[in-house]
Amino acid sequence: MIRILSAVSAVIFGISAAHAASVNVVSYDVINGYRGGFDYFDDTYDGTGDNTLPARQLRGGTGDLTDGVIAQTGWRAAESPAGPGPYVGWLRPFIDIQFNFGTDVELASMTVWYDDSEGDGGVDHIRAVDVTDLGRFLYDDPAGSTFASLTIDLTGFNRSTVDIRLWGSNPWIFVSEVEFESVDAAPVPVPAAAFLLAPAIPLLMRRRKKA
Ligand SMILES: [Ca+2]
Ligand SMILES: [Ca+2]
Ligand SMILES: [Ca+2]
Repeated sequence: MIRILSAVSAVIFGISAAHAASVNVVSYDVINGYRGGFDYFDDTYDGTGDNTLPARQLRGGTGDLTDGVIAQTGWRAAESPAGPGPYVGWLRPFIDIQFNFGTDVELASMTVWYDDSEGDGGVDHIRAVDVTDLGRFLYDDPAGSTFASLTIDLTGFNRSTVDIRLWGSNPWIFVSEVEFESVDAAPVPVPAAAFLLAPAIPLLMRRRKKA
């Protein structure tokens, strides 16, 4: 009976053990976007620094890069309508960003959503990402000429902050979102699974007694 219950528990707990959870970014530090044909600023940034002027240092807040909004087109279609656009765009060979989670997090991955407009207006794909204390990751030009994403495996990286450097392949770098996932190591019972398996336990016990 103990063995059966252990097996059932393993099934129940096993379902949740591999779960990855979205990580809440408490703040990120970056310089504001630049002005080109439009303003490619971090429009929703709520920390210190003037996000209505190009290239100002922004600290202690969150904004366009972690607001959950992922641009679904390239920069030209996304930024040409009047008002704030979903991208932050920098006229720089690289851009540094520090993300702060407020507490140590067992990280699983990071995904960067960016524009790969194939050089239109000088905007092109991200060709490399440096993650401090982890290394450099290189990327080819993705197929197509629209928004794209890259994901870096951060398994084993247990941190309260992550520093990255994004390298562009043309003068402009455009990013609309950066997401982190954590390894949710704590096994949490799943009520629905427990409920489904519960009726089977007496049945399994009776069968074992007969044998
Ligand atoms: Ca966003
Ligand atoms: Ca923006
Ligand atoms: Ca491409």
